[in-house]
Amino acid sequence: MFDDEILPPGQRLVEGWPARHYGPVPKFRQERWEFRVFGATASGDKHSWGFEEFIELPLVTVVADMHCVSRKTVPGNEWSGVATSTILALAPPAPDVTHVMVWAEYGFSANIRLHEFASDQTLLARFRNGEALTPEHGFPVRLVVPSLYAYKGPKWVRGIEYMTEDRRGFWEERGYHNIGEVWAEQRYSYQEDLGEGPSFA
Ligand SMILES: Nc1nc2c(c(=O)[nH]1)N[C@H]1C(S)=C(S)[C@@H](COP(=O)(O)O)O[C@H]1N2
Ligand SMILES: [Mo]
Repeated sequence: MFDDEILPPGQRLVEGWPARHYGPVPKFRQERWEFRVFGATASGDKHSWGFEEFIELPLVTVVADMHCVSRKTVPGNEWSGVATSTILALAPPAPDVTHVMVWAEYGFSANIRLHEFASDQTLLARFRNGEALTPEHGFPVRLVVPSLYAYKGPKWVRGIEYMTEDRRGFWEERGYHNIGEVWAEQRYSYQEDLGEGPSFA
């Protein structure tokens, strides 16, 4: 069905939907779960949504391929979830925010430029192809940024930190490209040009 699809450079199609992540699958505990927005918010206040509140937020749908930096592509995913523009409207960033850190369970993180986070293709996905995410695929919510390699899309997201300067996330500290654009094939940090990432601490 997707055989005639043009894939980004260096990618190949994978069948099915293998799970891929570092560490164990976190246990979901509804009463302890909250989605937080913190860091440089416009008001200076933190925002948080409990699970019941979060699932009341309106849904959007985006169809996108998912590209793992290890070259496997899962094509044609229909993601539904909360538009990041909804979060940005309800919990606006301060004017000098340039990047966000997306935080997940167990301290996993990914840094993303604000304009990519704010894209109308970016969402906090709760469903794939009409079904709720399974635990190993990120239940209850994962970030999807179609233009970036999937390490920029944390599963089990718990919060967004607004940042006024760039900082590397989990995989970005471990040799993966700070920006990670799929069509530019920005896989590894050694490919970074000056200005594409903060220096390593
Ligand atoms: N929390 C967390 N999210 C993560 C990862 C991870 O290690 N931890 N790995 C990323 C990578 S590298 C990929 S390719 C995708 C895989 O998503 P999947 O398991 O649903 O196929 O999850 C991304 N999100
Ligand atoms: Mo990946």
